[in-house]
Amino acid sequence: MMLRTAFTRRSQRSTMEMGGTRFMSSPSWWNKVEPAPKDPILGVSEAFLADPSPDKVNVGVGAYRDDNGKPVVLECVREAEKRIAGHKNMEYLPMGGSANMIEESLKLAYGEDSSMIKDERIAAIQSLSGTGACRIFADFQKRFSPDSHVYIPVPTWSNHHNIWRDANVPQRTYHYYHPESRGLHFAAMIDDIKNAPNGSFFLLHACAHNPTGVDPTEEQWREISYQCKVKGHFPFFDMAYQGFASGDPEKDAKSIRIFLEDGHLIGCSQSYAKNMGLYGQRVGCLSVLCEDEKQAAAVKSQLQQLARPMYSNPPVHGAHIVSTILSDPDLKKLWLKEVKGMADRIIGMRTQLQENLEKLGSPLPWEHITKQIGMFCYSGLTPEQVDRLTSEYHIYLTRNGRISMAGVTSGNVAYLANAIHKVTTAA
Ligand code: PGU
Repeated sequence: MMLRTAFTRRSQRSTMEMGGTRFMSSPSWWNKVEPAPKDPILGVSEAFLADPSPDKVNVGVGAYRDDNGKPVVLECVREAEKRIAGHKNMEYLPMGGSANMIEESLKLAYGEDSSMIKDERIAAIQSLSGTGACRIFADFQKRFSPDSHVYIPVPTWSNHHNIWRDANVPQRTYHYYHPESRGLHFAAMIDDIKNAPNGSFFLLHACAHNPTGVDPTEEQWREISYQCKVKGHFPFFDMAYQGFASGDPEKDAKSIRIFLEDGHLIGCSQSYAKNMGLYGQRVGCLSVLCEDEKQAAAVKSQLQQLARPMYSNPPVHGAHIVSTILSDPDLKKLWLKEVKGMADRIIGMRTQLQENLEKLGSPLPWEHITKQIGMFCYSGLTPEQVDRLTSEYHIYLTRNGRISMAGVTSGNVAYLANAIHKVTTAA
C-alpha cells in the first residue's frame, strides 16, 4: 500500500530533472484509456475470489469441481505426467503443434476409422484450447472469405461475439433457445437457416450447448444438416464439452458425424479444458475438412501462418499429456471412465437441486434443471435475482442466470436451492 502511494505521488509530478535540465513530463498516450468492461464470465470469478465470506459459492465459470468443491486433476493426467517426466525435452513444437496430439484429436471428432483422416483430407493444427481454435478459424474465415458473416446462436458463449468481432467478421444471429418452453426453438432455427444467404457460415455447438444446456435431438440434427446442405452453408462446430453431455465422447460427437455422413465440409474446434481438466494448459485442436489432400495441405499451411505472428507455436506440455492419454489404450479407458464420472456427478447434482427446490415448496417449475444437459443450467433467473443471490448469499453466477452445475456439490446444493427459492419467491 505504502509503496503504491509513493509511486502514485512520484508519477503525478509534472516535471523532472535529468542531467541538470528540467523536462515537462507529457501525459502518456494511453491516459484517456477507459477501463474495459468486466468479462461476463471471468469477471464473476474475480468477484468470487475477492469475497471473504466463508459461505461463498462459485457457480459462474464452467470449471469442474469434485464433491468437495475442489478443482480436479484427472488420474489419467497424473499418470501421463509421470510417464512424461524426464522423458521429454522442452523444444519448440512445430508451428502446427504436436502431430500425434492432432491425429488423436481428429479420431475423437471424426471417428476412429474415419476415411477422411486416412485420406489426409483434414487440415488441422494444435490450438490454444477452444478459444484459440475459434479465433484462428475466425481469422482464416476473414482472410479467405472476407465478405462473409457468421451466424451465431441466441444465446451463445459470450466470448464467441468477442472472437468474431476481433477477427472483423460481421455477425448475424439465428434463433436457438425458446424461453417459454425452456427448450430449442427448432422451427425458428430452421427458418433462419433457410433464410440465410446461400453459403453462409453457421457456428454450431456440437454438444452441451453453452449457456442453455439444450441440444437438438439426433433427428433435429439430421434436419439441421439437411437444410444446411440445401443452402450450401458452412458449419463450424465448437466442441468444448465432448463427453460432458452424455458422459461418452463418442456419443457427443454425433452431431458432427451426421454432418459428415451428409457430405458436408466442416470446421471444428476441440478443447481439452473441460473433458481432460486441462483448463490452464491451453490445449485444443482446430480442423477444417477439405475436398482432398492437396487442399488440406494448403489450408493447414495457412492456418499455421495465421498462428505464427500471434504465438509462433503452441505450448508443449498439455499436448504431451493429451497424446500420451489418447494413444495408450489403458489410459484412454481410464480417461473415458473419468469423463463419465464427471458427467454423472453433474447429473446427480441436477436432480438434487431440483428436488431441493421442490421440497422447499417452490411454486415455480424446475424440471428444466434435469432436462438440460452438459455443464450448465440455464435457470431462468433474472439479472436482478442473480444480483440478490450474489449480494445477499455470496453465490456467484453470470447475470444471464446460467448456473455452472459443475460447481454444485452435496455440501452447497441445499444452500443454493434455499437462496434461489428466496430470491424467486420473496420480494
Ligand atoms: N467454447 C465454448 C462453448 C465454451 O463454453 C468455452 C469455455 C470455450 C469454447 C473455450 O474454452 P477453452 O478454455 O478456451 O478451451 N467456456 C467456459 C470457460 C470460461 C470462459 O469463458 O472461457 C465458460 O464458463 O463458459
